[in-house]
Amino acid sequence: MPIVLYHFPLSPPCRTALCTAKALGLDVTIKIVNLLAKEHLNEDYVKMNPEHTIPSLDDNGLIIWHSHAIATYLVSKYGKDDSLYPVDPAKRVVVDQRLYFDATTLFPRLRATTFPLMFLGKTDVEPDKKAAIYEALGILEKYLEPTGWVAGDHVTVADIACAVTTATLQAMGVVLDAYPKIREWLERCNSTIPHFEEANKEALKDVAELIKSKVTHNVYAP
Ligand SMILES: N[C@@H](CCC(=O)N[C@@H](CS)C(=O)NCC(=O)O)C(=O)O
Repeated sequence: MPIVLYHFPLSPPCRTALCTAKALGLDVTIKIVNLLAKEHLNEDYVKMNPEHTIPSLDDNGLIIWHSHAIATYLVSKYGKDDSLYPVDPAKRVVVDQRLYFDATTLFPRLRATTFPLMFLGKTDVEPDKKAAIYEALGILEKYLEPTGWVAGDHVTVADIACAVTTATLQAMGVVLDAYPKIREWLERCNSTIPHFEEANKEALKDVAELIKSKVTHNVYAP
């Protein structure tokens, strides 16, 4: 049975799961859960994932949610080797730490600004929330300094997760001029992670259009 990904392209965590599957060359069946139509609150979806977040993954009855858990599961189960998620505890813990950075800092700071624009009728971003995004990018810039990758000396799932979120921030209007390492790294992710650019391209355009439709100027400019 094929692996099923419950997906909505606008959602960065969904694209982290999708990009990981694509980087591994996996064939996944996509089932769209339209967040804008609140399909994630449908009874069947909530029965499957009580947190009603997207993405969720169904691997022959094993249901997983939280994109970072999905990404590490896919590499552990289907990776030809462990390079995207190293087995060595000292290397793995750095990847885990940076995945938690995306899960608990970078993505939540993005979401704290998009949710009010998309669902609460807001037309601006509060200065402290915007500052929190730029602060997180400053931390990410530091993570990239030693090797140009987020965790260790080569690409891992931590790069996939952080790059999906960061590319989405850029599409929303966040300006990366002050972060040269981040700009170089995003290009490196696009050129070296299989299918990464293609898996994000349309969605990033849609994100940009959606945000523009809610605001009168670039509310993410520093
Ligand atoms: N930590 C989760 C976050 C997922 C998340 O917050 N997804 C959003 C869409 S981007 C969502 O499902 N929102 C609907 C809800 O929370 O009910 C992950 O990485 O999968």
